Amino acid sequence: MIDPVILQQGSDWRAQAEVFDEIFFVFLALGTLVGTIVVAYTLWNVYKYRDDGNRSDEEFDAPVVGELPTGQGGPKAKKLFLSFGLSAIVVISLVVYAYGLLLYVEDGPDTGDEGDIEIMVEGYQYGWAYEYPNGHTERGELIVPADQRIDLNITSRDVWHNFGSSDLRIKSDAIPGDHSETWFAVSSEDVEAQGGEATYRVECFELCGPGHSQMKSQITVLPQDEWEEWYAGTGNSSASANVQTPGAGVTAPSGVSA
Ligand SMILES: [Cu+2]
Repeated sequence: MIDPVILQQGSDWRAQAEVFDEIFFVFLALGTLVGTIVVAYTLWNVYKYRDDGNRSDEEFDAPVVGELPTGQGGPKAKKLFLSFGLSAIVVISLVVYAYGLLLYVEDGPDTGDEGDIEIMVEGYQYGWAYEYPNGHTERGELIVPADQRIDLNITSRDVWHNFGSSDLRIKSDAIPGDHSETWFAVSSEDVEAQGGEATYRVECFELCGPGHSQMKSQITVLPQDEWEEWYAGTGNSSASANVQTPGAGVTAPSGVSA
């Protein structure tokens, strides 16, 4: 099939948001183009074959219901196969193209595992807890470095939740006893554009109880060096790791001590 690597030219990888925006644009542009051609051609034929009273009934070669136009290679058959062929080319190209991008969105860029960070995400009524590879846990705010692939391993402590961030175009089930995976990456350009610290809203996308609408969280992306400094300071101090308090929807993000 299509090697996702070809999608990673230029910068090392593409954010999911970029991929989805591109798919949206391609389908919108193509849909507009095809729609314009079809409607224009239809209107042209309505005009061309209008009843102007000059054509006798015998001349008119009306289509017969239930019969394909024969034509024996004549104009009708040609038009039929031309339109069928063009449609097939467009549809098959779109399927191959979209499927290649889908594979990329699901698997993510191949970064050779170096520097990938896997974070355990646990949903609970009503909030999100994050556990880093060094055991540090954070609640309410996920702090990650820019230019790095972040793998999320998502589960739930109690009922069904759904972890998602619209801005990052990620969304994944959080189901007790099960683990689902997704990834994201934010470029340092995006972090720079947001003033040195990029933030993205996280919400629960599965109705999970009366506190569902309060089940918000935040992803904060820091420049790599700042993040490393912060991460080194986390050690095994899990001061904010007390995730037992039920009903505490939004927790104040523990400040980034850089
Ligand atoms: Cu929820």
